[in-house]
Amino acid sequence: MVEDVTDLYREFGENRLPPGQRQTDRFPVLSKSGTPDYNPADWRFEVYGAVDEQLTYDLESFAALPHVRQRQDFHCVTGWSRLDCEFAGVPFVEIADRAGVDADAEHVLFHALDGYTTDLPLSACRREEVLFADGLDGEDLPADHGGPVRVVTPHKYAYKGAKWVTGVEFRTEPQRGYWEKRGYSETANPWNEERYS
Ligand SMILES: Nc1nc2c(c(=O)[nH]1)N[C@H]1C(S)=C(S)[C@@H](COP(=O)(O)O)O[C@H]1N2
Ligand SMILES: [Mo]
Repeated sequence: MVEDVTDLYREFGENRLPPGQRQTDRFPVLSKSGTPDYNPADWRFEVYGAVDEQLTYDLESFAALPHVRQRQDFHCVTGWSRLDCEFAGVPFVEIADRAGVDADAEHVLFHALDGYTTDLPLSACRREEVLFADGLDGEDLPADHGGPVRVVTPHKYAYKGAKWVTGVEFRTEPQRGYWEKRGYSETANPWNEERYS
Protein backbone atom coordinates (compact mmCIF):
# COMPACT_ATOMS: atom_id res chain seq x y z
CA MET A 1 0.00 0.00 0.00
CA VAL A 2 1.23 3.47 -0.88
CA GLU A 3 0.27 6.11 1.65
CA ASP A 4 -0.37 9.58 0.24
CA VAL A 5 1.17 12.32 2.39
CA THR A 6 1.04 15.02 -0.30
CA ASP A 7 -1.66 16.80 1.73
CA LEU A 8 0.75 17.68 4.54
CA TYR A 9 0.96 21.22 3.07
CA ARG A 10 -2.40 21.96 4.72
CA GLU A 11 -0.59 22.22 8.02
CA PHE A 12 1.63 25.00 6.63
CA GLY A 13 -0.09 26.82 3.78
CA GLU A 14 -2.98 27.12 1.34
CA ASN A 15 -1.32 25.68 -1.74
CA ARG A 16 0.32 22.38 -2.37
CA LEU A 17 3.00 24.14 -4.42
CA PRO A 18 4.87 26.42 -1.97
CA PRO A 19 5.29 30.10 -2.90
CA GLY A 20 8.07 30.85 -5.37
CA GLN A 21 8.34 27.22 -6.53
CA ARG A 22 7.73 25.92 -10.05
CA GLN A 23 6.71 22.37 -10.78
CA THR A 24 8.98 20.15 -12.85
CA ASP A 25 8.25 16.67 -14.18
CA ARG A 26 11.95 15.85 -14.21
CA PHE A 27 13.82 14.92 -11.06
CA PRO A 28 16.95 17.10 -11.17
CA VAL A 29 20.09 15.88 -9.39
CA LEU A 30 21.78 18.30 -6.99
CA SER A 31 24.84 17.68 -4.87
CA LYS A 32 27.74 19.69 -3.55
CA SER A 33 30.42 17.40 -4.95
CA GLY A 34 28.90 14.67 -7.11
CA THR A 35 27.86 11.12 -6.40
CA PRO A 36 30.33 9.40 -4.05
CA ASP A 37 31.69 5.90 -4.62
CA TYR A 38 31.24 3.29 -1.92
CA ASN A 39 31.78 -0.40 -1.48
CA PRO A 40 28.43 -2.10 -0.74
CA ALA A 41 30.14 -4.66 1.52
CA ASP A 42 31.57 -1.88 3.70
CA TRP A 43 28.48 0.34 3.81
CA ARG A 44 27.25 1.02 7.36
CA PHE A 45 24.40 3.08 8.78
CA GLU A 46 25.08 4.18 12.35
CA VAL A 47 22.77 5.64 14.98
CA TYR A 48 24.59 7.25 17.88
CA GLY A 49 24.89 10.18 20.29
CA ALA A 50 22.18 10.78 22.87
CA VAL A 51 20.61 7.32 22.65
CA ASP A 52 20.27 4.31 24.98
CA GLU A 53 21.73 1.96 22.43
CA GLN A 54 23.98 2.68 19.46
CA LEU A 55 22.84 0.84 16.35
CA THR A 56 24.75 -0.26 13.27
CA TYR A 57 23.17 -1.66 10.12
CA ASP A 58 24.71 -3.03 6.97
CA LEU A 59 22.81 -3.15 3.68
CA GLU A 60 21.24 -6.51 4.48
CA SER A 61 20.07 -5.65 8.00
CA PHE A 62 18.82 -2.25 6.84
CA ALA A 63 16.79 -3.89 4.07
CA ALA A 64 15.24 -6.21 6.66
CA LEU A 65 13.82 -3.30 8.73
CA PRO A 66 10.09 -2.55 8.41
CA HIS A 67 9.48 -0.38 5.35
CA VAL A 68 6.64 1.88 4.26
CA ARG A 69 5.78 3.38 0.88
CA GLN A 70 4.64 6.97 0.59
CA ARG A 71 3.70 9.43 -2.13
CA GLN A 72 5.45 12.70 -1.29
CA ASP A 73 6.34 16.05 -2.82
CA PHE A 74 9.94 17.28 -3.04
CA HIS A 75 10.83 20.98 -2.84
CA CYS A 76 14.32 22.23 -3.67
CA VAL A 77 15.34 25.58 -2.23
CA THR A 78 16.61 26.64 -5.68
CA GLY A 79 12.97 26.80 -6.82
CA TRP A 80 11.83 23.52 -8.34
CA SER A 81 9.35 21.04 -6.93
CA ARG A 82 8.73 17.49 -8.07
CA LEU A 83 5.30 16.28 -7.01
CA ASP A 84 4.21 12.68 -6.38
CA CYS A 85 7.54 10.99 -5.75
CA GLU A 86 6.94 7.46 -4.52
CA PHE A 87 9.52 6.70 -1.85
CA ALA A 88 10.01 3.45 0.03
CA GLY A 89 11.93 3.53 3.26
CA VAL A 90 12.25 3.04 6.98
CA PRO A 91 10.46 5.68 9.08
CA PHE A 92 12.71 7.92 11.16
CA VAL A 93 10.59 7.09 14.22
CA GLU A 94 11.21 3.39 13.72
CA ILE A 95 14.97 3.96 13.98
CA ALA A 96 14.66 6.47 16.83
CA ASP A 97 12.50 4.10 18.86
CA ARG A 98 14.87 1.19 18.32
CA ALA A 99 17.80 3.27 19.58
CA GLY A 100 15.84 4.80 22.47
CA VAL A 101 16.42 8.55 22.29
CA ASP A 102 17.53 10.29 25.51
CA ALA A 103 15.01 12.66 27.09
CA ASP A 104 17.37 15.63 26.69
CA ALA A 105 18.03 15.08 22.96
CA GLU A 106 16.62 17.97 20.93
CA HIS A 107 18.46 17.88 17.62
CA VAL A 108 19.47 15.44 14.95
CA LEU A 109 22.57 15.79 12.79
CA PHE A 110 22.58 13.63 9.67
CA HIS A 111 25.94 12.57 8.21
CA ALA A 112 26.62 11.39 4.67
CA LEU A 113 29.24 9.64 2.56
CA ASP A 114 30.29 12.87 0.81
CA GLY A 115 30.90 14.71 4.08
CA TYR A 116 27.54 16.49 3.87
CA THR A 117 25.73 17.21 7.10
CA THR A 118 22.36 18.71 7.93
CA ASP A 119 20.61 19.46 11.21
CA LEU A 120 16.95 19.35 12.21
CA PRO A 121 15.17 19.66 15.53
CA LEU A 122 14.14 16.23 16.78
CA SER A 123 10.50 17.34 16.72
CA ALA A 124 10.79 18.05 12.97
CA CYS A 125 12.12 14.52 12.41
CA ARG A 126 9.57 12.67 14.53
CA ARG A 127 7.00 12.86 11.75
CA GLU A 128 5.61 10.00 9.69
CA GLU A 129 6.86 11.44 6.40
CA VAL A 130 10.52 11.57 7.43
CA LEU A 131 12.00 8.42 5.97
CA PHE A 132 15.34 6.77 5.43
CA ALA A 133 14.46 6.03 1.83
CA ASP A 134 16.00 3.25 -0.23
CA GLY A 135 13.40 3.07 -3.00
CA LEU A 136 12.00 5.51 -5.57
CA ASP A 137 9.07 4.91 -7.93
CA GLY A 138 9.21 1.14 -7.47
CA GLU A 139 12.96 0.76 -8.02
CA ASP A 140 16.02 0.87 -5.79
CA LEU A 141 16.90 4.49 -5.02
CA PRO A 142 19.31 5.56 -7.81
CA ALA A 143 22.82 6.48 -6.67
CA ASP A 144 22.48 10.02 -8.07
CA HIS A 145 19.42 10.58 -5.87
CA GLY A 146 21.23 9.34 -2.76
CA GLY A 147 21.19 5.55 -2.97
CA PRO A 148 21.61 3.26 -1.22
CA VAL A 149 19.81 5.31 1.47
CA ARG A 150 18.81 8.97 1.79
CA VAL A 151 16.64 11.04 4.08
CA VAL A 152 13.44 12.63 2.75
CA THR A 153 11.84 15.65 4.43
CA PRO A 154 8.83 16.74 2.33
CA HIS A 155 7.80 19.33 4.96
CA LYS A 156 11.19 21.08 4.51
CA TYR A 157 13.34 22.19 1.59
CA ALA A 158 15.18 19.18 0.30
CA TYR A 159 18.64 20.16 1.55
CA LYS A 160 17.39 18.89 4.91
CA GLY A 161 17.33 15.41 3.40
CA ALA A 162 20.84 13.99 3.33
CA LYS A 163 21.60 11.76 0.36
CA TRP A 164 23.98 8.79 0.93
CA VAL A 165 23.18 8.97 4.64
CA THR A 166 25.48 6.90 6.84
CA GLY A 167 24.98 8.37 10.28
CA VAL A 168 22.28 9.79 12.51
CA GLU A 169 23.58 11.64 15.53
CA PHE A 170 21.17 12.59 18.31
CA ARG A 171 22.31 15.74 20.11
CA THR A 172 21.32 17.96 23.00
CA GLU A 173 22.44 21.07 21.05
CA PRO A 174 22.04 22.06 17.40
CA GLN A 175 25.01 22.08 15.07
CA ARG A 176 24.77 23.82 11.72
CA GLY A 177 25.21 21.57 8.72
CA TYR A 178 26.83 22.09 5.34
CA TRP A 179 24.26 24.51 3.86
CA GLU A 180 23.18 26.00 7.17
CA LYS A 181 26.78 27.18 7.66
CA ARG A 182 26.64 28.76 4.21
CA GLY A 183 23.59 30.88 4.83
CA TYR A 184 20.63 28.64 4.18
CA SER A 185 17.82 28.63 6.71
CA GLU A 186 17.99 26.40 9.74
CA THR A 187 14.21 25.95 9.73
CA ALA A 188 13.63 25.66 5.94
CA ASN A 189 9.82 25.73 5.85
CA PRO A 190 8.89 26.01 2.13
CA TRP A 191 5.44 27.56 2.78
CA ASN A 192 7.06 30.42 4.72
CA GLU A 193 9.84 30.67 2.11
CA GLU A 194 12.45 30.16 4.80
CA ARG A 195 15.28 29.90 2.27
CA TYR A 196 18.06 31.95 3.86
CA SER A 197 18.93 32.77 7.45
N1 LIG B 1 24.87 14.01 0.99
C1 LIG B 1 24.26 15.03 0.38
N2 LIG B 1 22.95 15.18 0.52
C2 LIG B 1 22.31 16.20 -0.08
C3 LIG B 1 23.02 17.14 -0.87
C4 LIG B 1 24.42 16.96 -0.99
O1 LIG B 1 25.14 17.73 -1.65
N3 LIG B 1 25.01 15.89 -0.37
N4 LIG B 1 22.34 18.17 -1.47
C5 LIG B 1 21.01 18.51 -0.93
C6 LIG B 1 20.25 19.39 -1.79
S1 LIG B 1 20.68 21.03 -1.82
C7 LIG B 1 19.12 18.96 -2.47
S2 LIG B 1 18.11 20.00 -3.33
C8 LIG B 1 18.79 17.51 -2.51
C9 LIG B 1 18.77 17.08 -3.97
O2 LIG B 1 18.32 15.75 -4.09
P1 LIG B 1 18.26 15.13 -5.57
O3 LIG B 1 19.62 15.19 -6.16
O4 LIG B 1 17.73 13.76 -5.36
O5 LIG B 1 17.31 16.00 -6.35
O6 LIG B 1 19.71 16.71 -1.79
C10 LIG B 1 20.18 17.28 -0.60
N5 LIG B 1 20.97 16.30 0.09
MO1 LIG C 1 18.83 22.13 -2.88
